[in-house]
Amino acid sequence: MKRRKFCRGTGLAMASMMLPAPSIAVLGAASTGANRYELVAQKGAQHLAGQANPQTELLLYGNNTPGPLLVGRKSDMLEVEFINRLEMASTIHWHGIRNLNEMDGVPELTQPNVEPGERFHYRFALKDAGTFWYHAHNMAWEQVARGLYGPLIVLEEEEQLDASNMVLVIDDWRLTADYQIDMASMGSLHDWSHGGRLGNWLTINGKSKPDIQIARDTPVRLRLINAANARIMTFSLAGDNQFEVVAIDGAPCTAFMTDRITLAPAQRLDVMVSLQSAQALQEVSSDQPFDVAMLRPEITLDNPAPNRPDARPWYPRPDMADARVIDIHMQGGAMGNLSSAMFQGEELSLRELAQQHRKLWAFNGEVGGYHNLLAEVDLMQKIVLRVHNDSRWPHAIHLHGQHFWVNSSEITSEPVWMLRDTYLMAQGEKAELIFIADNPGQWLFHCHMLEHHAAGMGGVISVS
Ligand SMILES: [Cu+2]
Repeated sequence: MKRRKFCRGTGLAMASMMLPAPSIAVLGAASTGANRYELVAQKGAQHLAGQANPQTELLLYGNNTPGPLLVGRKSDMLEVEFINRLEMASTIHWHGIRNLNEMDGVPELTQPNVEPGERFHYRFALKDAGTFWYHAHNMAWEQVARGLYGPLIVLEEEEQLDASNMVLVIDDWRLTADYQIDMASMGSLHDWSHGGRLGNWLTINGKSKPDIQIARDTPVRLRLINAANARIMTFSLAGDNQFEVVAIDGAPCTAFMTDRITLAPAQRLDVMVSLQSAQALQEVSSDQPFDVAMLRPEITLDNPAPNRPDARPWYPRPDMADARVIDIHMQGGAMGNLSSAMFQGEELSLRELAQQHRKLWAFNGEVGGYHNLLAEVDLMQKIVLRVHNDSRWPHAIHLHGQHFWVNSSEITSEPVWMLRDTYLMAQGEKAELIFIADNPGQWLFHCHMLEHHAAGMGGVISVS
C-alpha cells in the first residue's frame, strides 16, 4: 500500500501532531473485581485524528477505542458481563483463547446472538499466558470496522504491564473527509471480492501517530495486535533498530531477530526492542514508508518486572504419524477460478452468488457460513489441515479453539515452525496446519479478512 493510496479518497493527510502517550491507565480496565469485568457495547465517539479534528462516531466497548484492556493471570478465571446497548445483535469472541466452546462467542454456532438490551455472561479459564484480543463476532465486518474490539492480556505470575511491557493495538479506519466512518462503502462488493475493507487512517491505541513513552535502559516488550478488518501491515524501526520476536499469536517462540515484522488481521506479535533514543515505528509495506508512532525511552523503572516470555511454546509440535489429513481448497474472489459453488443446497454461478447473495468465496466448492461442516473429527485425533489458497488474494486463516503448528515464511525468509491461531497464506500457497484436536466443540475455521468470511470463506470443524 502506498501512503498516498492509504489516504486516497478522503483528502486526509496522516496527522503529525504529537498526542499524549497511551498508557495502561488510559486504556482503563473497567474491572469489577479480580478478573471480573463489565463490557458495555454502545455508541461513542473518539478523536481518532487528534483534538483539533472532529470526533469520529463509533461503536465501542466502555466508550473507548480500543476497548478496555482486560488483564488476567494464567490459570485464573476471566469473567465478563457483556451488556449490549447497540441497536444490533452482537457477541464477543476471545481471539486465540483455547476456550470452552460455549464461551467462544460465535453467534448461531456456540451461543445465541445477544440482542439489543440483552446481556451475556462470559466465564472461562485462562489456560495460556500471552497476547490476545476480543472482538464482536456478529456482522464482524461492520462491528469491528466501527470499533468493537479490545486487548486481552494474560500474564504469567511475575509479569506486570508497565512501561517495559506495552500493549499496542493497531487499526486502519476508513474515514470520510469529515473524519466519520465511511458507512457508504460498508459492505462494498468490491471490497468483499478483492482484499477486504482497507482503511485510510491508521491509529495505535486509538491515536494518530502517538508519542509512546517506554522504559529506558532495559529491553521493552511490545505486544502488537492487528485489529484491522483486512489490512496486512509491516513495521520496522527507524535507526537500524531490530525487533526480537519472542511470541507469536500469544504463544512464546524461539526468539529471533528481524528488522521487519508483518501482521495480518487478527495476528499478534510480541517483540523486544532496545532503544537508546526516541525512534519512529514505521509502516513499510509500501515503497512510501510512514511513521505510525514515536517510541520514546524516557521512563525510568526502579525494578522492572520480568517481561521476556519463557522460550518454550505452550506445547510441542506433535509427531504426526497416523494423523488425519483434511483437505481444504480455498477458491473465489476477483480474478479467481471459482465458476460456481454450492450455496444452501443449490449450485449457483459466481455471478448469481455475488449478485443475489453477496457470496464470493468457497471452501471445497461450498459457500461457507456458521453451519457448514468442513470435517467431523474425534477428540484427541491428530489433524493436518492441508489448505490450498487457490485464489489471487492472501488470506489470514483463523482456527477457533486451538492453535496449530505451521512451517511459516511469513516473517523470515527461511521457513520457521510456529504455533499460531491465524496464518497469513500467500496467493497460491499450500500449507499444512497441524494440531491435536483436544478441545471438544464446534470450531469455526475462517478467513479473518472479515469481508471474505462474510462472503463465504468459512466453515466448521466439529470435535467430539
Ligand atoms: Cu481472506
